[in-house]
Amino acid sequence: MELYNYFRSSASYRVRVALALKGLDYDYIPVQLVKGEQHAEPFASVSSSRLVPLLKDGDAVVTQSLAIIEYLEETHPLPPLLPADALGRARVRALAQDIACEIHPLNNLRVLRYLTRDLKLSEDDKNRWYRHWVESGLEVVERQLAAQPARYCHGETPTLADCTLVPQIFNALRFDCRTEQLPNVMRIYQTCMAEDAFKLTQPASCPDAA
Ligand SMILES: N[C@@H](CCC(=O)N[C@@H](CS)C(=O)NCC(=O)O)C(=O)O
Repeated sequence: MELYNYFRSSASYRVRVALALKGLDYDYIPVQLVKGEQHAEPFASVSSSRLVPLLKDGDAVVTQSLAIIEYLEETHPLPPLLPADALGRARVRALAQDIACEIHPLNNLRVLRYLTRDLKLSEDDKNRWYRHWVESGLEVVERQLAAQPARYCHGETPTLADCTLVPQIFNALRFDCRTEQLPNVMRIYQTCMAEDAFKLTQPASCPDAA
């Protein structure tokens, strides 16, 4: 398998963690987003969205980080990243989507660039935008984790929800977001970061890290 990704991309980091948790080997293909490589060849002809991550498995192309992780889950079921029960699976997917669908799209590189380049917002205003959506979005996650506390987001082993949470915290810390109102989120983040699957795939450990 080949993973087209970028060290600082949190959506890419989700997939790197899932691959590591499942012990799967892959070729790391860097796509330098800040240099615009997502819009150039060879990536442009593989990717219709021009977004990373993108997984190639043989001739097949899989996009969207959560769909990639679900694909890995179905093709390599062990260790499972989704609970055995339907309600548990729904909760884990909802937690992942609270981050991947409600927070991340508002703070993507192209959105932040549109704010500053097209709408002429200042760096300060852009950062306020960023922090607002991350902090309020993570408070939603915190309330859910507080309602059903466990070692990880759901239960005693990492799931799709942890694969999604940890990269978002990396971004939150990078942009100086407030985290003191997130005790369960930060406890789970620390628990995950003590594990190789999260630690060895973090942005600073990637081959393309600046
Ligand atoms: N929903 C997509 C999001 C993908 C995405 O937004 N990727 C970002 C990096 S985290 C990207 O490639 N940005 C390139 C750009 O904004 O030009 C997923 O989960 O895979």
